[in-house]
Amino acid sequence: MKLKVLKSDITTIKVDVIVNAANTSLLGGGGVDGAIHRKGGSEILEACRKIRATQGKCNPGKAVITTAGNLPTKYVIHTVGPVWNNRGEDKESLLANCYTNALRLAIENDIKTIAFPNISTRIYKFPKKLAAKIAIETVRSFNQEQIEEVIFVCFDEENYNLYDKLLRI
Ligand code: AR6
Repeated sequence: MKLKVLKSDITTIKVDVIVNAANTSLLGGGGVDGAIHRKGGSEILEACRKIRATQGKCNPGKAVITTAGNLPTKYVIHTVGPVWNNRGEDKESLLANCYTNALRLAIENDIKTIAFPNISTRIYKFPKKLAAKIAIETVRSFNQEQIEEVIFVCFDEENYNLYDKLLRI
């Protein structure tokens, strides 16, 4: 499993699956979630509505998979990151669960290449350095042969520099 970092818009990346930093409603929002739904189109929202109808909302740390609509990928995995300012939750474990559960879903769907955004690090205010450390450690310890490449797609310079540095260690 190769890990790499890119500074880019995740909706332009050609991998088997991109991961969305969604909210518990699964019905869209701002940030990367908004970008994915705008570019992917109504097919993604329709698929999310069906999941909502069968399983209800998606709790933090969990993940679900849908079509990618008009995006240049096969699927989108929607995961819900922890809100940093929520009290009484183990936010570090919840963030690690996002990465692990997305990778598990990827394995179940025969996915070889996957791209992650920096889950929880903007609207949900998770500290970027700690989030990068958790993301990289979790993916490294998952280390499954079936997945050939994991790309961390950073939208801002600060996250890019953090990942670039941590991935060299
Ligand atoms: N490509 C890659 N990364 C992006 C893009 C993009 N097109 N757009 C933003 N980012 P955020 P959260 C980065 O706020 O903190 C939504 O409303 C961004 O710079 O999208 O998990 C959901 O519906 C940051 O590093 O997600 C939830 O309500 C990272 O993606 C809530 O936001 C995550 O930022 C989730 O908040």
